[in-house]
Amino acid sequence: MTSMPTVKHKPHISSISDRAANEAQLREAIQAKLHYVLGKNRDRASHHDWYCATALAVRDHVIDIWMKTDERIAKQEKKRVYYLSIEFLIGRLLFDTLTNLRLVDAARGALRGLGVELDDLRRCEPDAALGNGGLGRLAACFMDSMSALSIPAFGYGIRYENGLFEQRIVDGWQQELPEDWLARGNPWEFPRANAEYSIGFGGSVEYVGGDDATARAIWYPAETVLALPYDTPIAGWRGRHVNALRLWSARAAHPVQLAAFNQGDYVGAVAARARAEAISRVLYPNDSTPEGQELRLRQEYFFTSASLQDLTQRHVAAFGSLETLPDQAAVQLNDTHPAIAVAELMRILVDEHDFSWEKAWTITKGTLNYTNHTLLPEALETWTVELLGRLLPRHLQIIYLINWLHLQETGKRGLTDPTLLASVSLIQESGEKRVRMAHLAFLGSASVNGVSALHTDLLRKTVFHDLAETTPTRLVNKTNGITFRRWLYEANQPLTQLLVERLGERFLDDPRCLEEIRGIADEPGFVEHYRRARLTNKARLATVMQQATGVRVDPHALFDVHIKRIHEYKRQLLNALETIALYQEIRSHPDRDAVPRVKIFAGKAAASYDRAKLIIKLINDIAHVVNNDPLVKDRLKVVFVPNYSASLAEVIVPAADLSEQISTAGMEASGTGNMKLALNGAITIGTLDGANIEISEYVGIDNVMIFGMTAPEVAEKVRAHFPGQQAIDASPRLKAALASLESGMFSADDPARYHPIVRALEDYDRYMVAADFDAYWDTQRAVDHLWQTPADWWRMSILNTAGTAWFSSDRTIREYARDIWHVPTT
Ligand code: B1H
Repeated sequence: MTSMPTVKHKPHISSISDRAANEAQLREAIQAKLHYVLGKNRDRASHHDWYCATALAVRDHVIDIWMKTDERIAKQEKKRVYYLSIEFLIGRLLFDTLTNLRLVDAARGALRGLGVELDDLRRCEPDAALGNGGLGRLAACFMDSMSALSIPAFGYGIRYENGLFEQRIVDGWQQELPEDWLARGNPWEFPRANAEYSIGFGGSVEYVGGDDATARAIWYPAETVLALPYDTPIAGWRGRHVNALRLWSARAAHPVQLAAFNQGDYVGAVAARARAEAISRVLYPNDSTPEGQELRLRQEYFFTSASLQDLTQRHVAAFGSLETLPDQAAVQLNDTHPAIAVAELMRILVDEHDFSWEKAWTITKGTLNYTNHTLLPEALETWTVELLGRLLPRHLQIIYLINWLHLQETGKRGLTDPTLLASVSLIQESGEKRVRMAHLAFLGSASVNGVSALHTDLLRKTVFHDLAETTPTRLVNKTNGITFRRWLYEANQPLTQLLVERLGERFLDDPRCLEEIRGIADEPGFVEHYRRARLTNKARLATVMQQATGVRVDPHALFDVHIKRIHEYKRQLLNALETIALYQEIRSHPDRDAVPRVKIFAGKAAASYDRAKLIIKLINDIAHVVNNDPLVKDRLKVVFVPNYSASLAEVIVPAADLSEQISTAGMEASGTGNMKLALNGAITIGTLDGANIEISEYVGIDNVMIFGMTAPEVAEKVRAHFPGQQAIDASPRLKAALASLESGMFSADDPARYHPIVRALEDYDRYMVAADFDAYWDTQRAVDHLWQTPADWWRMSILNTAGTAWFSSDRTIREYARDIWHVPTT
């Protein structure tokens, strides 16, 4: 465990007069924006107009800081960090920016004077949902923390015109609708016409080096697409520093083929344009599973090439040559989606800047770093040699050469075992030949990291075992974190207010003082306030859920929350089966008291993931039966909240009593929802997986409810092809739950609907749902018991808030800065 470095700066507390001045100034600015920028009359302005005017007024403050930040960095020639990610799940920016600039109260007051409520405007902003789940949200938290710690950084990604699809639930089934966040404009972004780049695809390569395979080559792409940057300023805590998130938009080099147009072929005249612009049209809606489509590879190369061209050009402009790139730039590859960077940077150095291969390799390896986010074999990206060679012929050749030299090097060390060489090769030879992108990223990086202690340990033992032993790349751990600004201060104002009252404003600057509330976890006054803050949040969530689903719930019930992407390894099915068993228990003892529980689910399934979509339908079918059974009353309610998003999470997380983190051990790389929920005081029911392990260490093993098999136990059972039937036979309760599914009790209109789910569990239960069922059930009953002893429950809950300071993404980013990027932080 690493301790958190001390924060050096003094907290600054704005005086009352500052606030009044800010308020008056903001009011005037908002009115001016409404009038002169939006051209709207006050009396006719909609909430959305007011939102835009407010965003523009606040943005002016951000720009002032941005300009100063840029000047400072340029003058001091500071090393920059470049975070390349195909996803940035930013969510809304207005309230976030106001919080970081400490302008929330001033904005609220300014708007009130104009007869407008800030909270109404807050909800007008569409989420920038340019990500699927944890990986994209992590990138967004890192942007916040890099600004907070004054690290000169750029986020580089894709400006998808349509972000993650909107989920509707129709008759219990998920339906996907296109999302349209840019429809009404985006006040936060700045197009930068002066920094566009050409991105090539296909074509041919002229090798000019004769016999020297390492010599420079000339690539003649068959197609070029333009990358246009849009910058979104990300203001750091207390407005000390602003970094840009630079998102690339694809444009055709020629908007229309005039000759075709003039001959009346209107569709053909714009076909090339549509093909080019498709690159930044939509976010692929998969999570923890790669997409093997050609368009996806085009997206990956598109944003990676644009970003590398941009940063190398910036370096050359400032320092004359790329020779010193590693001293001035640290590039972080967020998973393998930008892994083609290894070949692209080599191409830029060798073909365009005339470096020798060896020198180029030293520069590349000194600049790039790679974060792995998954161990699931099916989730590791590979591209067929055929596709890669067709789309990026020069890159394939570079990859082959890297591999050849790498295998030679390995051989020179006396390692000649063919199985070993096959395992460390960049090319997977079994079946159709494929390029292993994780291997490529590993080889081309100075440092590779996993995202939790267990995950990194498993990386060392499995996927990267042989590579780690045979190459000089460092493999280190950097446990994920979350930004407390969004996930506590903004999302949970009642609790934040209580904490500021008790700990002072300093806690906002240094969450480590959260530890101090351990001492008052039993103090009745504090506990009562803490409990009331939760109840306020639960009442708000109850209203949201009723509006969305029509289901009424009692805020005094235990809110049991399972929110994340729907995936078999995350085991929403285990929770659903326990819900059925609980329902059966209530029905067989209708007069017995039970702890009133609301089972809350939310999450999206990849559009092509049929089993995950069937699980959503199952949850809704269970909800339908349970919520309409008069015998059950308030003892159990089941709610599937549609269209999970960052903004919806901001409402659910502070209202959770119980946090479901029940992935099959060894499969969840880290999880970050687990951190958000624990920070807000939800008690974790979870497996020893991902960061759950470190959460139990920091909050104390007595303050979490751990159950189920460990990762080695799962691995052992998987090796033995353990049949689910054996576990089912041993568990009468699970057997009964499955029998009800089999009988069509929850699907009277289609009794066979869930037979495939039952069959899968009986057969080869890869996710150990059956094998972990009894342990899960017993632990849920221990949760019931705990709830009935409020003093213990609330103490434990408070100790969760007290113990999670380490999971601040500021701590994570400090570690990246110190150990990987070698840049200072404040
Ligand atoms: C995570 C992904 C992911 N791991 C492929 N892998 C994707 C893989 O579109 N694709 O092709 C998209 C996403 N996402 C998540 O990363 C892990 O499952 C979480 O455990 C982890 O907390 C998160 C951030 O590290």
